[in-house]
Amino acid sequence: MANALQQAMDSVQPALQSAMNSVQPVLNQLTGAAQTTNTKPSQPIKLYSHAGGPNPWKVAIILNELQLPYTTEIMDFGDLKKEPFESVNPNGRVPAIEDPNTGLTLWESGAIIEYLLETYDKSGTLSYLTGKEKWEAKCWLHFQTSGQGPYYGQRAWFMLYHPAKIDSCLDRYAAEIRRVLGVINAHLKKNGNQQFLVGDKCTYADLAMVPWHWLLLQKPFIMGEEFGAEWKREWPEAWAWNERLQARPAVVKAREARADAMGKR
Ligand SMILES: N[C@@H](CCC(=O)N[C@@H](CS)C(=O)NCC(=O)O)C(=O)O
Repeated sequence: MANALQQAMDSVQPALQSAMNSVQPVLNQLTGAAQTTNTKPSQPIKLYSHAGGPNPWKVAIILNELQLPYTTEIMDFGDLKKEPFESVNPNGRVPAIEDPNTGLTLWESGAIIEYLLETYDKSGTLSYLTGKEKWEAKCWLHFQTSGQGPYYGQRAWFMLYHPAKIDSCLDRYAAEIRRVLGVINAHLKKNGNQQFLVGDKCTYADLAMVPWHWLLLQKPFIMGEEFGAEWKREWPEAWAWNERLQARPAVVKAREARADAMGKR
């Protein structure tokens, strides 16, 4: 009898949890209560990723940090700009996620990161819930998606894939990479050698920067094999900051998963 009851309880648990997840925010709004405890999704979130492309790994890092259940589908670039994937992301790029707990399908790494935090990090493990830091973190996330990723990405394109070596293009994007590292370095230094970009803790804004920096320090090197020495010498605060981030277990896990996906471990 007790066993049957337990089995019945176990079978309705996922549905109950899912219902609670959707009802709780509405209840909070009605009662004016701020929810400050994290809810775990009962069903795994599906992450559409790519072995080498850095952008999906930003999302993997956030999922790892929040210890959310997820599955990964490693896509080939050739399958992105056609159905069925275009129904997931009309822009035909990764990352994208499907969250069966809320029924949402989302794309663009910045939007996905904001969604994961607002939905599953109510206690602000990786973010600030109020105050100026909340908005400063958004500045850095937007800087990452519009000012870091695309410039590093263009350098990668002209360095690794473009059929002709065009020095003016290689130089322009190399200069941007150096400038971005300079911006980060100056910011950390100006704020009394602070450890992270915003406030006094690691946030999603720091973590979103991580995968593109892999491409500066690992094969395929987009700035050449020697660039690590230049980074360490010219932008030491940014170097130390990156080392702090790279040592986090969630980052190590994503880096190893990427190496596995690329067949390099
Ligand atoms: N702004 C997008 C960029 C996504 C992006 O460019 N993803 C690359 C992989 S890192 C991609 O899907 N490339 C395939 C293509 O361009 O066809 C984001 O941040 O999600």
